[in-house]
Amino acid sequence: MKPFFYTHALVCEDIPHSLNNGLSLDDHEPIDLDLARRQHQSYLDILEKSGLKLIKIQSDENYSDGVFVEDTSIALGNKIFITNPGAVSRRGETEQVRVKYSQIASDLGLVLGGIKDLENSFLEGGDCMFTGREFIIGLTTRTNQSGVDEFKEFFSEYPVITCQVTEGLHLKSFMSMLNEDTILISSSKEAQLIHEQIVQKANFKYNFVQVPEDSAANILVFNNMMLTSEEYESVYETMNEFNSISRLKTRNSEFKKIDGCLTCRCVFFTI
Ligand code: CIR
Repeated sequence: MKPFFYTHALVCEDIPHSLNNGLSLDDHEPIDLDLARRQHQSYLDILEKSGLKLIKIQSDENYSDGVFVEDTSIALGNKIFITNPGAVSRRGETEQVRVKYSQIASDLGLVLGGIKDLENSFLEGGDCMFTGREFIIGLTTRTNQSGVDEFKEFFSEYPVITCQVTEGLHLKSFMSMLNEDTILISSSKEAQLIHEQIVQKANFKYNFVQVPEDSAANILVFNNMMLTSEEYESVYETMNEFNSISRLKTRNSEFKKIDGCLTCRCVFFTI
């Protein structure tokens, strides 16, 4: 399996009107819903134009954060793991996602699994980063050790390491994979604490490329493309040296208001 190459992406078709009620770490400016809708459509267009087949779930007014599908399932190849969000208001989101994957599982040959102990095991996809050779999972307010243990059983073919993340939302609020050998990471204090843990615990050696802002370090790499947030011009420039793949920019301002990074609105898988 070639890392970072995919055939399909699970996405939410639209954003709910209730997006403004989404969880957020801090008080935020009101989200401009029209702008958010345009930003999301442009994101979907970029994925689709790259050749990915989009599998779409509907938005649901009861789940203001439902567009952040990354948190409710984790995929690798054709294996899909349905999570159990640590955020109480988000737990019900998994049902629609489970139904959608179940509908297409036999046609596409998907292998489905998920958290079984819904009372005690919590995991959100924003805390889970696949490097191409192992998983790095952040232990946060949304993800606990018991969630990680259930995940490990399902993806037993790869090593899993964990890092404590004591600030911010998710592990990937501070970093993302640039390629199999390279982690793009923020230079903030919290990010550097996580960086040290990765160096100590990882089963493989990685290069680290630093950018100044936490959100700038979350980019989407897929199918020979790299998608960065238009809000962070410096990252786009930094990426200039990784010229073997195409660079694209998209605006993420409205989702960032409620802590949504670039990776969080899709789940890639490969059949
Ligand atoms: C939340 O707090 O759950 C949402 N407002 C944002 C989730 C962002 N998820 C992600 O980046 N994986």
